Amino acid sequence: MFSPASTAFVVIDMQGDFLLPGGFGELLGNDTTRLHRAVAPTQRVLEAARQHNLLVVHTREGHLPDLSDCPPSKRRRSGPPRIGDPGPMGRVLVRGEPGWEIVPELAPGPGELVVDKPGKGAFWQTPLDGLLLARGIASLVVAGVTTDVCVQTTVREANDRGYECLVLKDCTASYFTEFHQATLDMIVAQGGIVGWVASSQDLLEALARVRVAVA
Ligand code: C5J
Repeated sequence: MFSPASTAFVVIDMQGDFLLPGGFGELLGNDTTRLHRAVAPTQRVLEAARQHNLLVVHTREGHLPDLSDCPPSKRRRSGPPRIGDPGPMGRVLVRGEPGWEIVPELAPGPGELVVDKPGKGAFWQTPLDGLLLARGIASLVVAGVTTDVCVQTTVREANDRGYECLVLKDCTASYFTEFHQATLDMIVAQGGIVGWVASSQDLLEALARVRVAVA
């Protein structure tokens, strides 16, 4: 049971480096249009979350300019180009660079939390768990990219910490269509071993019913 007062909308890594031409994802040979299709539905949910006063959390994957928070193994297996190398959108996955910014359509609003993370999971080496607990959050509605990497890692981390997680299938996306579906299937397998999956439309309708019930 998801109650708006104890639910956060978590938007994972909607950054130029993953979504835009010239970003890290495209430089690695990926088709970024596969990710960009998640932007419009996420925008609609973001608007609804704001209207219903849900806590909104945005995450950004990125590293300090000196790369001291980037394990050598991660950098070694990150390219070419590698994390920290120069690219058309600045240094790849480095905090403060143009490619690291969240895309303008999904820019964080006033009062929304922005969590910077050096890993794939949003709980690793971040204050996220404490921020959620302090606000009485028990459930997460999750959007973002990529489904099979940072979304999946974050949802597994959240599940192990006791959060109920609902992943929005059209607000998440992968460079690999089959990985997107496989990840969603893994999440709901065995009665929801990691969490739940729904469409953004399902969520928007559920939020509209809450408003009717409250009015
Ligand atoms: C990746 C992410 N794919 N945000 N990061 O390296 O999924």
